[in-house]
Amino acid sequence: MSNIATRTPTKVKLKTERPRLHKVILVNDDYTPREFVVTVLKAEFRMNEDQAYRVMMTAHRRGACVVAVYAKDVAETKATRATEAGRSKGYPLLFTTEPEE
Ligand code: TYC
Repeated sequence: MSNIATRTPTKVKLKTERPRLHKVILVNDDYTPREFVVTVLKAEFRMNEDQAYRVMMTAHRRGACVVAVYAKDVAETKATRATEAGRSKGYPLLFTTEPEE
């Protein structure tokens, strides 16, 4: 019998990698009122007025802004809830998620 075919693997992966965190990203649009964006950021992401205003203005000027990072399921739930808050008022406000590098 061939030595190669029967030998026991000598290296075993010992460590489990930590699950990647996911970014929640606020996307700019031309229709959602600034103050409403600030209200949603405060309600869903526990920001104060100043933090929420800065994030909103960064998305407004640059097109998008990272709001926060969470475990995948938390990021997706918060992005969905925040997007729904806009939709319930007829606004195209959008929050997306993507994994951190
Ligand atoms: N651009 C919007 C306005 O001028 C405000 C806004 C900012 C909307 C950030 C979405 O992610 C956003 N009314």
